[in-house]
Amino acid sequence: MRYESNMRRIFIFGLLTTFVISEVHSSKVAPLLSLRDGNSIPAFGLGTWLGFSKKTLLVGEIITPKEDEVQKAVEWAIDAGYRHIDTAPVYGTEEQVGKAIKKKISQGTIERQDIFVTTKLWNDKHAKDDVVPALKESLKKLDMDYVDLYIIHFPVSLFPNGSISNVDYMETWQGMIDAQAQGLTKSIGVSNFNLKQLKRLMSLSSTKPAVLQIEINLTLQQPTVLAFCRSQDIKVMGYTPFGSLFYNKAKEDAPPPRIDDPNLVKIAEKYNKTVTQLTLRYLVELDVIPIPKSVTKSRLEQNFQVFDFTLSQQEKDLLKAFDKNYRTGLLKGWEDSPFYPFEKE
Ligand SMILES: NC(=O)c1ccc[n+]([C@@H]2O[C@H](COP(=O)([O-])OP(=O)(O)OC[C@H]3O[C@@H](n4cnc5c(N)ncnc54)[C@H](OP(=O)(O)O)[C@@H]3O)[C@@H](O)[C@H]2O)c1
Ligand SMILES: *[C@@H]1O[C@@H](CO)[C@@H](O)[C@@H](O)[C@H]1NC(C)=O
Ligand SMILES: *[C@@H]1O[C@H](CO)[C@@H](O)[C@H](O)[C@H]1NC(C)=O
Ligand SMILES: *[C@@H]1O[C@H](CO)[C@@H](O)[C@H](O)[C@H]1NC(C)=O
Repeated sequence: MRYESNMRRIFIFGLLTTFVISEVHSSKVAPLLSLRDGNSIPAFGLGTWLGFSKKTLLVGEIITPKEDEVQKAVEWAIDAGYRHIDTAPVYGTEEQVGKAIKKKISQGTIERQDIFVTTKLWNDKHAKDDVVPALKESLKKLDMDYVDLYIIHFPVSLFPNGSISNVDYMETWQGMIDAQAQGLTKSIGVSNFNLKQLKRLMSLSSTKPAVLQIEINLTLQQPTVLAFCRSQDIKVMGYTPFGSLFYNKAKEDAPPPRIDDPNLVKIAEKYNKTVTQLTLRYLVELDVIPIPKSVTKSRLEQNFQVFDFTLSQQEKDLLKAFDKNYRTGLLKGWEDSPFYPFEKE
């Protein structure tokens, strides 16, 4: 009798601790969102692009990691609860992302299926038969059997020497479908497509993109694109989420806000949050998956803490008013492409 009731107590205690532990665990990672292809994607990710070395914004000026800074950042991020990492061959960070994930798997922190890895197809691999080999090259660098999401980095196609080539992204998309069919990626999507290009892709292919990755920040909120994606159940990943928030990053003529904007500071303080957390929370509430980049432990930990508060409609309206459809003049030299996605200057 005594034995039985003790056993019952132990059993109940076991149930409770399991419950408590899983609660703690689930509140520590970001919610999962369903993709239209049946897979799911964590609502928040870590960017791993280190930026340009000069203000020329040329691909040749992309900073590649000197030491293991990206590997360390990804390890810290996984410890902090991140379960979604964004990389690309052109960032030169796939190897370090792969090493960090491998280490965290070997330490028992995560299993492969717990983490969502996105990489991208570069512009000089747009011919249909180049897609699968390009992804295999990325998988080799990542040291993985598959990625969770493979996206066409830009609709613009280039030759390896950087000059414009005219491969239609519809041809590229066929290669993406092949890659998915071969199990090399769970989901496929596109990046930097404008609304017209996205609609063309949707109408010409029976396989729809699961994700669109575009620049989204306070000064470039893209409401029409977001509404279309919502209607089609395409999830939007938002890059450069901080936009022109930091003085050292913003161009002189970039519209507000900056990090010390009094209205933003006031709202952030109300929630005991920083202005950076406020802007990330706003994106989450727009159904955008932010992928802020940081290689600084305290910052990447702070950025992730945006799932424990909710903005009021009035606050969202205030943030919405910063939208100036302002984009950094990326892609210099690509304006002659028939698939150039942005407004020309
Ligand atoms: N598909 C595309 O074409 C495309 C284009 C651009 C970007 N992306 C992806 O999106 C990711 C994010 O975009 P991004 O790198 O352009 O810009 P971002 O994430 O808006 O800004 C990154 C910068 O903000 C700093 N930072 C991060 N958190 C901070 C904080 N809490 N306080 C102060 N400063 C902070 C970082 O510094 P530290 O690192 O020094 O901490 C870094 O200098 C990229 O890494 C990449 O994965 C994709
Ligand atoms: C949003 O992100 C970029 C534009 O802010 C940043 O450079 C920043 O300028 C903001 N708008 C644009 C360009 O990106
Ligand atoms: C770049 O490569 C393409 C294809 O091989 C070629 O037609 C073009 O002339 C090259 N451009 C330059 C500037 O070298
Ligand atoms: C405010 O946030 C900081 C940093 O997350 C935390 O240490 C502190 O306890 C919070 N204060 C309150 C009153 O919640």
